[in-house]
Amino acid sequence: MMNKSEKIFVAGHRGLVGSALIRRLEREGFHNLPKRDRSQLDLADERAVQSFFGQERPAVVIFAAAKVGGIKANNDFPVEFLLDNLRIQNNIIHSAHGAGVRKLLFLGSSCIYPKFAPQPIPESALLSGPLESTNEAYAIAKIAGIKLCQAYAREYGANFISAMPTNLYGPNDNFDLETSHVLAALLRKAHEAKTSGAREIVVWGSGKPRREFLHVDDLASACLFLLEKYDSPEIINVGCGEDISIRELAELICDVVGFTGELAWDGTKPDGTPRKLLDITKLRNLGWQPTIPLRDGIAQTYDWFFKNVAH
Ligand code: GFB
Repeated sequence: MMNKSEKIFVAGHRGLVGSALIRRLEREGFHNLPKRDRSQLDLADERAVQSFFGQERPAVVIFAAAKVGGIKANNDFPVEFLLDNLRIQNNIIHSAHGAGVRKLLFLGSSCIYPKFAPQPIPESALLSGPLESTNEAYAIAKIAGIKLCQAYAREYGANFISAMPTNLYGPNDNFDLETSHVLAALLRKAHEAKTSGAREIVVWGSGKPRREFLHVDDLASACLFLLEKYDSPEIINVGCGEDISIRELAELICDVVGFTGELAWDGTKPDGTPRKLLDITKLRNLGWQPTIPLRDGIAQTYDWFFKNVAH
C-alpha cells in the first residue's frame, strides 16, 4: 500500500487528467502533493526541472503534463505536439531517475496504436503498422516516452510504468472549439445552440468514426490502482470497453443538454482514425473496472461546464 505521506508529484496538475488525479489523491488522504504552476516551473526547461526534482525529491511521479488537443489542433501544429511533448517528457523522466523516484507512471494515449489496428486494440499492436496521420506527431512523442520509460527499466531497473488511456472527458476539459476534443466541443455547441435558439449545430466529419470515452475520474482511479498493483514496464490500456459512433455521441449530448435541433455535418473536417476501442482485458484481469456510465459522465461534465465555463 502507498503511504499517505509519500511525496507524489503530479506533473500537469491543472489539466483534465492532473486535476482529477489531485482530487482523487486528496480524497484518499494523500497530503504531500507538491504543485507548481507553469509560471513557477517550465517543464520544457531542463535545468529548472532538474533543480525542482533535486529539491523536492518526490517518491512517486505521475506524468500528466502534455501538449494535447483534438484532431484539428493535432493536425495543424505537428511541430509543437512533437517538440513540446518530447521536451517535457524527456526532462521529467530523466530527472525522476536522477532524483531516485521509486515509481513513475507515464500516461500515453490510444493514438499510439496503428490506424488500422485490430479492434479492440490489444497492447501488442504497438508499432505493428502505420499511424493515423492527423495525430502522428503526438503519437510519436508518446511512443518515445514509453520507450524511454522501458529503457530506464531495462538499463537501470527503474519502476517506470506506462498506461494508455482512451479518449477522456470530464471537469477541467478544454472547451475551446478550435483545439478541444469532440465531446467537450459538442457539449459547448449544443449548449450555445440551445441558449441562442439556433436550429442546428455543426459536427465535423462524417459521424461514422467510432470512439471510446472514459470519464477522467475513472482514469484517476485506474492510475492509483496501477501505482499500487502494477510494476511491469509493459504498457497497459485503460478504457471502458465500449465505443460509440460520433453521430451517436452527438445525439446523446444533444439529449443530455436538451437541444432539440438538427445536426449539420462539415465534411471538410477530417474523420481521423475510423475506430479506436481499447482491449482492456489486461487491466480487468488485474481487478479494475470503470464505474461511470457515459450518459451520467456527460451529464456531470455538462453541469461542470454550465457552472464554470458558460457562466
Ligand atoms: O476528439 P477528436 O478531436 O480526436 O475527434 P480523435 C474525434 C472525432 O470527432 C473525429 C469528430 O472524427 C472528429 O472529426 N468531431 C465531430 C469533432 N465534431 C467535432 C468537433 O466539433 N470537434 C472535434 N475536436 N472533433 C485525438 C488525437 O484524435 O484524440 C489526439 O488527435 C489524442 O492525438 C486524442 O490522442 C485522444 O479521437 O480523432
